[in-house]
Formats: sequence, C-alpha cells, structure tokens
Amino acid sequence: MKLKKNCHNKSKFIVLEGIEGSGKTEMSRYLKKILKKKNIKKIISVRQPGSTIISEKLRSILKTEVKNEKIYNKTEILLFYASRIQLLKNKIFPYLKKGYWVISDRHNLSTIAYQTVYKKNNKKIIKILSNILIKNMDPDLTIYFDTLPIIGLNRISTRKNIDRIEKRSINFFLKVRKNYIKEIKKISKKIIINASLDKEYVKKTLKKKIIFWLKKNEK
Ligand code: Z5A
Repeated sequence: MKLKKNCHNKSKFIVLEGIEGSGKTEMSRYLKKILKKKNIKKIISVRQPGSTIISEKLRSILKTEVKNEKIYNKTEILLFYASRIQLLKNKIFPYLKKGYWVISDRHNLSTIAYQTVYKKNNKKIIKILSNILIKNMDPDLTIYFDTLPIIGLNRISTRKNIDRIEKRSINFFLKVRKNYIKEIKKISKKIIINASLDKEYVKKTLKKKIIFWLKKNEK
C-alpha cells in the first residue's frame, strides 16, 4: 500500500491468498494471535467478498446458484469489484487511517487468479478496473498459501453447503492455482507457504516467516 497523505504511517495491509481449503481463514486467526503477542493491538480482520452489509449481500449473490439464470463472467468481475470498493471505503481505508493493521482474507489477486480461468482476455478488464478503482491499494504483504487442489477440496468436502464457485471442477482449481503461481512471482512483498502440508507445519512456518518480516520492517 502506498501511503496516502492522510494514512497512518504505522498501519499495515496484509492479504491472505490461496484456493479453497488452503487454510486462509484459520491461519488469519492464528496470524492475529502472533501479531497481538508482538504487541500489535489494533487489528481488524475482513474477508472478500464481504465484511460490510452491502458487500455481504453481494457475496451472497456471488455464491448462490440461481435457477434459469447464470451469472456472466463479466457480471461476476463487476460484483467482486463492487464488493471490494464498499469494503475499502467503509472499513479498510478508515481503519488504516486510524493506525490499524488490516488482515484481509483475499483481495485483488483472487480476481486475477479466478476470473481469468474461463477468459484470459478478462485480465485486460481487471487491469483497467483495478487501476481506476483500487490504485494505491497494493498490500504491504501478501501471504500465499499454496495448496494442491485435490488436498484443498478434500478438506472442505465435508461441508454441508457447497456454493456456486466451490462446485466447479478440479480442472478449474488447477488453473486457479496455476494463475496464482504465475502472478505471485510478480509480487515482491510476499510470503509463500506450502499449505498442502499439515496444520502444525503451516503454523510454524507462518510464525517464523512473519516474525522475520516484522523484524525486517521495524526499521
Ligand atoms: N473469489 C473470486 O472468484 N474472485 C475474487 O475476487 C474473490 C473471491 C475475492 C469466496 O468464498 C469465493 O469467492 C472463493 C473465491 C471466490 N471461491 N471459491 N470456491 P469463501 O470466502 O467462502 O471461500 P474461501 O475464501 O475459498 O475459503 P474456504 O473455502 O473457507 O477456505 P480457507 O479459508 O482457505 O480454509 P479454512 O476454512 O481455513 O480451512 C478449511 C478446512 O481445512 C478447515 O477444516 C481447517 O481446519 C482445515 N485446514 C486448514 N489448514 C489445514 C492444513 N494445513 N492441514 C489440514 N487441514 C487444514
């Protein structure tokens, strides 16, 4: 995040990324615990899409299958951005200005990884939209939980309600992961964790890498 004039200089924007079942939600809670122990008290966690009243409504539209009407790819992109702007304006910006650390389960990288699977051309639209709408909101740190789709999907297979996006084929998620691997290389402020491995390994690695990152960013 490039600090805007009125943004607090102690705030940080941390984004967690990965396919479903990569453990982002659980590791986001663990990350908050690590940060609190390091005396960082002002932290909020958000998820995308979601975390404001309107963004949660958009989330529900995005996740629900509607009989006899499909959500077009471009509609999907616009809804993800609509939800993102609501969240940025209502929560992320105001909290960053107050000096909070914001942990976000997903952000712009998700749109690049997911919404370009069916149409590579969407990348152009995404680039234009993100330039216009969320310029200067690059995360201070992106943590990518790299997970084999077969493992991630297996972890969530016991859930009662599998949503519209989760219903997609393993082939879809293989392509999403491929996109993540390609795109994460272009990001400099990142941590990559092999999240196909067990929880204890992921937690231990996350802790070690975050503490190293905190020390590096203390100066
Ligand atoms: N989406 C998009 O297409 N474009 C966008 O721009 C954005 C999103 C922002 C959001 O749904 C959907 O929207 C998502 C991408 C799309 N679509 N899908 N499919 P969501 O928020 O409901 O789903 P999610 O973000 O993918 O979260 P998730 O499915 O809940 O997965 P997770 O948060 O990464 O995992 P978790 O809930 O922490 O863990 C899942 C289970 O695995 C749980 O029982 C854990 O205890 C267990 N777990 C976690 N880590 C491990 C390890 N290491 N070993 C064993 N078990 C583990």
